[in-house]
Amino acid sequence: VDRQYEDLLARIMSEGVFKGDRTGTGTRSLFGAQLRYDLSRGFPLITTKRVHLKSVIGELLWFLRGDSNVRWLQDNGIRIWNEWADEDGELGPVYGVQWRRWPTASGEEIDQIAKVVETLKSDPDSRRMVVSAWNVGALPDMTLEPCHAFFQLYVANGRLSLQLYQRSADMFLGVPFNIASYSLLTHMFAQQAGLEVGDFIWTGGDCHIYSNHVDQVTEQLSREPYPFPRLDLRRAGSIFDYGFDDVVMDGYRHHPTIKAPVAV
Ligand code: THF
Repeated sequence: VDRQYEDLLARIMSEGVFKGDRTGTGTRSLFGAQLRYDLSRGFPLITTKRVHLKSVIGELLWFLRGDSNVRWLQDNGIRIWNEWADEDGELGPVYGVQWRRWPTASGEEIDQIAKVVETLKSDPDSRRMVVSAWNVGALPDMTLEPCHAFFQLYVANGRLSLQLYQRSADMFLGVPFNIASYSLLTHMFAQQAGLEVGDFIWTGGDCHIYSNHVDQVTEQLSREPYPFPRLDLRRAGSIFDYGFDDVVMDGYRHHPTIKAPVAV
């Protein structure tokens, strides 16, 4: 049974320094941490509380659409981005826009995701398989700057690994989503490129527990993790053609939901 996530929560509770933040909530914070999940051994969907998988899948499909308006999420019953949208539902040029249509100085657009799929097939040893949402010039136009900012893919022995750099990590609410989302994305890339899955490596910058999540984390840490479920990902024609029904999670045994307010 894997308890890396829970161990990191416990470490932040005991070693974290008290730190103010943009939202005015207050946090316990630790700088620099890493989690590594061998995806061939199970899918890292946190079990010490219920993680709402439908929201995770929908958010990822929404990123892959290149979408930046919460309308599509809302149409699918997903509310997790509502707090940051403007009156028109817009978030500005956030993740999906940078992934699929990074604007160049000469007025062209780069599809970083399509490029990575091509490189995985043509030059899997490449050390340049990077996707960045951190477009410095576009940051002022985003309603929220990217938290999971940059990821890199790596192939060895026919296995695809992916490492994410997350500059700011809401350990209780966001990180279980982020781990599941990028693990699912790793499976999609691997399937499209005809590779096996390797490791998903999560690297966190400011790893924090909000002061109004402390009781929830204490409750969560009193629980024993279950073995991870397994993902059965149905094949899609391209990385942009996956749908909700293609993601089948087998054996997700989990403890009950724990509610917490999100810091905006
Ligand atoms: N802002 C903050 N403060 N924390 C974050 O995790 C976060 N994100 C995204 C953008 N800004 C953030 C939004 N992602 C939930 C989950 C992910 C979010 C925002 C909110 C949330 O409330 N989850 C609940 C309910 C889930 C549901 O009903 O679908 C949960 O219990 O998990 C990190 O990328």
